[in-house]
Amino acid sequence: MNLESIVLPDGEILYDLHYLSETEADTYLSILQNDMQWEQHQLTIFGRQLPAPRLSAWHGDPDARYTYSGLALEPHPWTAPLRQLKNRLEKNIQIHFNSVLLNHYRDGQDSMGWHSDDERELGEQPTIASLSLGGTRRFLLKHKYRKELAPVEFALGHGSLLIMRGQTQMHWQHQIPKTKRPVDARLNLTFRRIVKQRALPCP
Ligand SMILES: O=C(O)CCC(=O)C(=O)O
Ligand SMILES: [Mn+2]
Repeated sequence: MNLESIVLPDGEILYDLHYLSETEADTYLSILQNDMQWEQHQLTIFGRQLPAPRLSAWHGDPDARYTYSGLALEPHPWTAPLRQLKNRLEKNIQIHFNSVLLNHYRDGQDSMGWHSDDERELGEQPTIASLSLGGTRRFLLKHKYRKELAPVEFALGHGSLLIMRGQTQMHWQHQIPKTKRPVDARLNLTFRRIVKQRALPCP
């Protein structure tokens, strides 16, 4: 592992372009693409219900419940390949994770809008480890209120690892924009630690 540290104003990123070898990344990509129960979540955005522009799957310890965009997610259990990746990451970066959100971007029209992973369940300064497989996509970060700061961009390729930590979620938003360029399908796994469980919202 060769983690490069990128210190942002009010945030910190660690990045390894080749965390997994090409062969390992190929294997995980085909296993995960086929084995997960991919769902298209319905998100509540500004009071409107909209299908997420991507497929997702949430896995983790049974008590790692997570709420985002009005959605209460009950985790599916760890599968062997997910647990393998989690154990390897925990050993490498000495952080404990109890859940992982998988996103499947089927083509360039699948995307994720500007957001911070700042839900209360993730605690004050969450460390989020993001592993990418498949087609390379642009990952952009912008500061929430220091408009003079230029956006920061990464090309997240097959087998790359990007870690956001410190105050990054408090002060920065990130996104995966749509692209008209032809791109291969991409999987992204964000390993997280849920520290606080909230009651499920009333219907
Ligand atoms: O697909 C990515 O690289 C980002 C995913 C993400 O930001 C999230 O799951 O919260
Ligand atoms: Mn995110």
